[in-house]
Amino acid sequence: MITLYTFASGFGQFSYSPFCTKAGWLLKLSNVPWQRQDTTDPRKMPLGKLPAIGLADGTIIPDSDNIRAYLEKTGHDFDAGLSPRDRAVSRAFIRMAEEHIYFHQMQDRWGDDANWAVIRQEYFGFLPALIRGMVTRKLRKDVLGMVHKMGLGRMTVEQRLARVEPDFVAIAAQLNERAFLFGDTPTAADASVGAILGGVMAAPVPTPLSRRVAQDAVLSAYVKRCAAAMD
Ligand SMILES: N[C@@H](CCC(=O)N[C@@H](CS)C(=O)NCC(=O)O)C(=O)O
Repeated sequence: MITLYTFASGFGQFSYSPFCTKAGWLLKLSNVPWQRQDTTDPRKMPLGKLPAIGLADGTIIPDSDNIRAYLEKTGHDFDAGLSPRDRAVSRAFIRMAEEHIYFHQMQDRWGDDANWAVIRQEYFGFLPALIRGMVTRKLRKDVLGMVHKMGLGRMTVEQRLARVEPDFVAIAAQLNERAFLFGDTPTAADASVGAILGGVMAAPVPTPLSRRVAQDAVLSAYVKRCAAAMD
């Protein structure tokens, strides 16, 4: 039995972490027996991040992309039926969601004071009150410093919305009135894009970014469809 090491569920999502949500969905799609084990400490994992999976022989495989590769190596093709060209487009959508849209969500959760107040309690409420303030201040500084170095953290909210808008337009165009990005059934791209958009929409305190997705009939219906398919 595979064990998925994941951050806990929250904000109506399989996990606070969209990458853990993605991994959970990939496991479900692959029909292998698995169980989840929630943890608050990614430092114990080989890459210091979650998700990771533990195999019966004790091997730990970190990173949602490696988890996908493992599940594919052991027999499941998430993109069965897709042409080489569609597989290439799928790869680009995954990168767009994970390496761009995700960081907008991060800036929303960690940068916006109202969201941070909720996040701090939800993510780190387990820490003893005596050290919680010190630890969370440092973590917040590190995360926001990283997004600042990327450039996103230097933008106004309006500039960030303008930067991510073409990504949302591309997702809606790719859906093209279909249920999922490549047709009637979910593929690997949906596990990434659906999880990341779901995370954006699930801001505990609505932001211009979360409203942008929630108020888009196509994108919000897609997020709900992905969540239902994962249940
Ligand atoms: N590329 C990784 C990204 C995983 C990731 O960024 N995980 C975050 C949560 S969303 C994490 O573990 N953060 C904790 C940390 O960096 O200390 C994947 O696809 O699994």
